[in-house]
Amino acid sequence: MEEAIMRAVNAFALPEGEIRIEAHGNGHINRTYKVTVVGDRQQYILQWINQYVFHQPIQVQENILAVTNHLRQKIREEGGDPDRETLRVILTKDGKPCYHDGEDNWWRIFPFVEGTYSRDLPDTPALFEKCGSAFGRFQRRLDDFPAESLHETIPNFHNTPWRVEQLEAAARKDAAGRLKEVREELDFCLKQTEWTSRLTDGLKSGALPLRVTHNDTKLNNVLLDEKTEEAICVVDLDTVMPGLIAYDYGEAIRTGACTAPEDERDLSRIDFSLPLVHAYTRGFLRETGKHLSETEIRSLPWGARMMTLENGIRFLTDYLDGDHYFAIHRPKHNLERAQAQLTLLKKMEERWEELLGALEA
Ligand code: ADP
Ligand code: GN1
Ligand code: MG
Repeated sequence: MEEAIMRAVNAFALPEGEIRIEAHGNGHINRTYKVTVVGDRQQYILQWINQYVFHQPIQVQENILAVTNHLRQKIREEGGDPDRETLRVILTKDGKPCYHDGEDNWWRIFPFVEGTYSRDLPDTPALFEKCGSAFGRFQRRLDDFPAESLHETIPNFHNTPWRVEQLEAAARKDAAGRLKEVREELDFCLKQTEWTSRLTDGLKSGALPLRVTHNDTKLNNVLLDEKTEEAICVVDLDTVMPGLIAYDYGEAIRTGACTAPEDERDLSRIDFSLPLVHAYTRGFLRETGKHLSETEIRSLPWGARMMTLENGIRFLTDYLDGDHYFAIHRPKHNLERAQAQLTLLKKMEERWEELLGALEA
């Protein structure tokens, strides 16, 4: 792998010099490295694009280029610094947005946004509110971007009814012989069907408009200033696609407002924190509120429920399939993740009025 990494770095138009590479971040999909060129102050983020997940890496990069060009323009108009507030795609020596090596690996490079870091969980509502503002600004700046011009790089990404069908298919196939272990979780997921098409139905009827959405709005996809803790830049733009605003709000609540990690094994520790929900909602609506219809605003809490169920379904499907999609760190990791998500969903259902109330707070 070392050799492949060096070959990839050399394919890009970086300054000359001795290269140092270290692993960076902890996502489940791509592999991320921090690249230092000795003698150059600018550092870089090198990423191996997971082709099992992204079948068309060039389309992923085309989406990122289109969206970041639009963002750069908006940031400039607002008097901001485009090199700090959004990503910049570095081209290969032959002018391409990513590098395809002889072993069918795909690679890309961005400048490392200096003086920033990311966190997996918010320590305080104040930080989560900043995160809500950052994703809200991202939305606001892309409000006039033609969403339908983007490639759908992962078809049906947040199509929850389709995710249910995938789960049913995985259960029928039982490829890893694990069906007998997951009966309870499976039954629970399949009982939710009366509301799983709520957002996709809204899209079909025209009640909910298609927008450019980030689709993976975790706190660790926002870079924070090391000194001020201001939320500077939204990263991880792989899944930027046409989508619904409720997906972005919902995924942030699912991941950031939960009282325990996504794979918590002690289910009694799992709930959501209302102060964190309020804080994120405040930050997000401050930036997006004026651009959203009343129907869209009312759809947001449904996004939180939908993303929680959907991730539970996806983890369970991968467990039944034999763990091919999400990187796992222990044998039952995907089942434990699924159980944690379904527990969080139950809490959201029990405390549904409180989630709705966050829109008024
Ligand atoms: P993944 O899809 O695996 O989550 P990300 O694109 O989110 O990959 O990158 C992983 C981590 O690397 C992020 O959480 C962030 O901390 C850091 N990171 C990514 N891009 C940059 C960048 N351009 N500058 C600084 N840090 C970055
Ligand atoms: C993946 O790469 P990461 O960890 O940010 C996944 C998300 C899931 C998440 C669950 C492209 O995101 O959709 O919600 O894992 N990304 C993709 O932890 O499938
Ligand atoms: Mg990420």
